[in-house]
Amino acid sequence: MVRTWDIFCSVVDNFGDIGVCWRLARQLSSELGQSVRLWVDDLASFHRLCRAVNPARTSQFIDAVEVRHWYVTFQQVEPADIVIEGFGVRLPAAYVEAMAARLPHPVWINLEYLSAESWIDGCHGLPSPHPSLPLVKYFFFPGFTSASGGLLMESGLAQARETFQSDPAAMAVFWHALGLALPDGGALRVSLFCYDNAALPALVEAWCSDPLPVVCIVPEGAALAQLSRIANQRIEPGSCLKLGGLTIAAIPFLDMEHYDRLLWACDLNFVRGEDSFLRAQLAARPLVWQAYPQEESAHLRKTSAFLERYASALDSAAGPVFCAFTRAWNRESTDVGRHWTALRFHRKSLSAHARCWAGKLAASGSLAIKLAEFCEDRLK
Ligand code: TRH
Repeated sequence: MVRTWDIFCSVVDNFGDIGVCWRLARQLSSELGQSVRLWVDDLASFHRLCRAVNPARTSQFIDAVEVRHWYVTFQQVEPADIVIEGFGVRLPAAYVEAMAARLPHPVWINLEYLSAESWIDGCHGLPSPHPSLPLVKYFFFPGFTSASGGLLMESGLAQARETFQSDPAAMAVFWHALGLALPDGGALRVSLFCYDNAALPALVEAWCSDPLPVVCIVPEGAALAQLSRIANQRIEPGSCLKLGGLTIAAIPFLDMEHYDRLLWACDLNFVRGEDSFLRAQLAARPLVWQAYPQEESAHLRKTSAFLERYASALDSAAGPVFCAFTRAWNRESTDVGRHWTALRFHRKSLSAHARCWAGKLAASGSLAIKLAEFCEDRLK
């Protein structure tokens, strides 16, 4: 059944929130035929992920999704059948009142952050009645188990990735379009997307002195700024810098489709936050994840929960090395330098495991489908 949806996204900082909300909106519209309106408070950030977005327009259609600029002063509209608040964003008060006045009341969902922690299964789908209005909000937790809200995965993604990864000519075209010579067949191709990380200088040092050449491809952003500080010179997007055995290839910030291709094309991807973290898993290539740093080391618990799931099927030699490296990266410890050689020594097992893991992700279910079914059950 075609339902109307309002998805509210506040960009706050970084790109993960809009990355997730946009993927969800697009999939609900293009694959499930739903009528979706996406409210975004920062169209300039959205434009960086999706070039079709015109930041100057208050209303526009992209891939059949109605994108609306969400201003501080909200121009009242009729609420949709289903209302999604992305990551606990506060909805406009007048809109919530209109939800309470509308019959039947809309299904109201708080879409939470992805986590591998086991407690989310028990909280997924729980209702929270509004303190004063006749409305109920449900918590929807993305996750890695069938009891969770599942994962954002477009249908046809694995096929598109397979086609690309098994086509050296397509890969060559991609590198060329990035303005990079095809990285030397023997070199390890690593993409780097991370927060400012005190462990990066030690990693760069390990890469520089590694007998195996490393090509580090870095989209413009925090990682490139930090590399510039480490190299003591400004590294502009479009330029390459050689430091011993390491080549730093700086590239512009890519749109989502090209960023996916970068993840598919590299041998190892450093990713962060939530959305690139999942896309790297779906790329079926080894990854090193930096969780979004949080107070009281909550991000270290999240990292451990993911490692428990991800590394349990790695062989007994590669597993501990992978966990030690990822933990050191998240603790921002210079131990990453020490662990690097062991990590890349196990790259064959890590690559085989990454393929296997990507294949298993479908078992947690498609988030868009699960969400649509969850809401439909409550609208009946
Ligand atoms: O940008 P992030 O750090 O977002 C974070 C997380 O979502 C975190 O959970 C949240 O609490 C915090 O923001 C506020 O990392 P993330 O989630 O990986 O989002 C990055 C998005 O940017 C993702 O959709 C991939 C996309 N991207 C591109 O499209 N092109 C690029 O070149 C790069 C590097 C990323």
